[in-house]
Formats: sequence, structure tokens, C-alpha cells
Amino acid sequence: MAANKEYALLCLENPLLDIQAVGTEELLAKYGLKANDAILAEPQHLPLYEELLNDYDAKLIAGGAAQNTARGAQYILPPNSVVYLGGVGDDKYAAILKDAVREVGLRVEYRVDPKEPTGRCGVVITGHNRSLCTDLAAANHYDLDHLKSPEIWKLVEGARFYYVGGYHFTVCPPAIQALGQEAAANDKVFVVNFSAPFIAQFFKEPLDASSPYWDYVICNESEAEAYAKSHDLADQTDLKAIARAITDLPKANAKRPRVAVITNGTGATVVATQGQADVREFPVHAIAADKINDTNGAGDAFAGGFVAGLVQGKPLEECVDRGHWLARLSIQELGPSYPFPKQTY
Ligand code: 26A
Repeated sequence: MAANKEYALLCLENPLLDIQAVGTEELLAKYGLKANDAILAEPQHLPLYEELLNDYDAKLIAGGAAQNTARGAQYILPPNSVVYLGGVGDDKYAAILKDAVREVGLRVEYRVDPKEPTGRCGVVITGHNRSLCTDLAAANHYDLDHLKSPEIWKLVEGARFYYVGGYHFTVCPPAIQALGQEAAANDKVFVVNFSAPFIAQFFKEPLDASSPYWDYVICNESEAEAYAKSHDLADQTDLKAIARAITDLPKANAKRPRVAVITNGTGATVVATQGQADVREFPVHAIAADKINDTNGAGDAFAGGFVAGLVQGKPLEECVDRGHWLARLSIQELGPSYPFPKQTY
């Protein structure tokens, strides 16, 4: 079933330009980066961007985790289904982002900061790992005023699904709370992605403040484990137990049982639904290793396919299957991208 209304899905987070290159162990070591991680850049990381561009033949690719998800959902859904909010600068990096979103027909409503540049993410690829190092810049200046401005709030009111990238907990928790409250008060669907282990570790307070609003939680295995650890859960490695603990947290809107979805690389995706004894597992679509370009954005693509399924009103297993399908397509492209000409699910 197609979405019955324009911009049924509204997404919020940090628009970034990815500066992506195949790197080396030495490069990771020089900047103190782990092979598979996501961090906020500190002053000592800032030369990484120039180094990637000058010495590693880096490519500029549209990124920002939830923007990748929003592009992915719009890739699947009928025209004018998805709108994305976040903060950018008034510069050529923002122009590259606008080209990429135009390609899939994603509507963006950016808060444009006249003084700050568009945020950048250095992406160092080593094998099937990716290390992300982000300088948020203008994305860090997103604010509640933008969300509550009449033309944007009209889009919020018109949407039936909200998707918040967890990286936004570092930026503007009040905007996340406003969307959560709007969802709970009107029986709309609120989806959150945990995004990176450091969110559960270092942004626990704003993350937990939003938990009563979570209808769907999407995360990967390392984010689930970071959540379990920071919340002292009894079982900190069993993904099924962690998914169950998340679904059992208190909930503002009792009309919708909470669903926790934990992806696990090439392992099966774990799905728990509040009130259902069984925690289910869904195997991923296998792919030959030599067909993988890189895994940057694989999790975002999964989320894009999954939420597209939600907007289409599909059963849970079909939402997961759309997620696996879109992730499989994305890892065959350079960075968090989708193939053109368009493939249909
Ligand atoms: C606040 N941080 C650290 C971030 C990000 C981020 N998106 C939003 N906020 N750090 C990395 N990313 C994006 O994650 C995608 C891969 O999942 C990168 O831009 C990359 O496209």
C-alpha cells in the first residue's frame, strides 16, 4: 500500500559530507582511530580531512547517517514521501548534499548557518571496516527554533512517522523530545537509531529521556552492547536479551508495542516485540565478499529499507527484508549510496 499522504516520513539528524578514502593501519594509528568506529573529531583529528583529500585520493560523497536513511527510504517509496531536517552551511559542500538528495527526490529543509561550514565526516576504509571521524560544524547548530518555525512544524504535523538518528543526541535533544511528544500524543510512530556506541556511553541522559517515546529502536550489535553496558543490564552480550530489555522499558504511548531491531553484520537480525514471548531472527541476504565495495552506510541503508516498509504498512518481517535488500545494494556502491538506474524491491 502506498503512503496516502505527502511527506509521511520526517527524519532529523546531522547532514554531513563524507570525505572517504581507502586508508591504512598507519593512518588509523596516526589519528588514534579504531578500524570500525564512529567518533566526534577533536582538534588533533582536524588535519585528517586534508590528508585524506591530498594523499589518499578521497572522494566527496553525501553522508550524515539519517540523511542516508532518508535517501534510502525515499529510494523505495513513492515521490514526496520523505522530508529530512538538519543544519548545514552556505557553501559548496551543502551544494553537493543537495545534488545527492535531488537524485532520489528527497526533500530537505536545512537550517542554513551563515557562519559555520557544512559538517564533514572523514571515512577511512580498511577492508570491510570503516572508521568515521566527524566535525559537525553547522550541523551542531540545529535548534528547536527551526523545528518549531511555522513552515517546518506544519511538516511535522503532517508526518505520520518520525525517524531520529541517534547522533542527534549530541546536537539538539529538545528537538528530539518535541518529536517524541508529538508522536505519543497523536499515536504516530517514533523510530530511533542508536547510531554509534559512544551515544549510549556518553549521551545516556538525553538518550534515556527520549526512551518512553521509542516505538521502534534500530541498532547494530556493538551499539546494543554499549547500551547494555551503560545501563548495567544483566546480560551484556546476548542480543536477544538486550532487545527484550529495550522493549520492556516504560512507554508513553501504550497503544503501540515497542519493537527492538538489532542488526548483526552478516549474522541474523534480531527482533523483539513487547508482549511477544518469542524473540525472532531473520538471516541477511548473503553476498559474495568480492561484490562488496565498502560498508560505509550499510546500517543506514538497512534503516531506510525498514522504515520504508513501516510507511508502506508492511508486516515486520517484510520491513526487515526491505532493510536487508537495501543494505545489500548500498554496500555494492561507493559510500552510503544507492544504485541508479533505480532497482525495485
Ligand atoms: C555526530 N556524528 C558523529 C555523526 C556522524 C554521522 N552522521 C551524523 N552524526 N558520524 C558519522 N556519520 C555518518 O554516518 C554515515 C555512515 O553510517 C557519516 O556521514 C556516514 O555517511
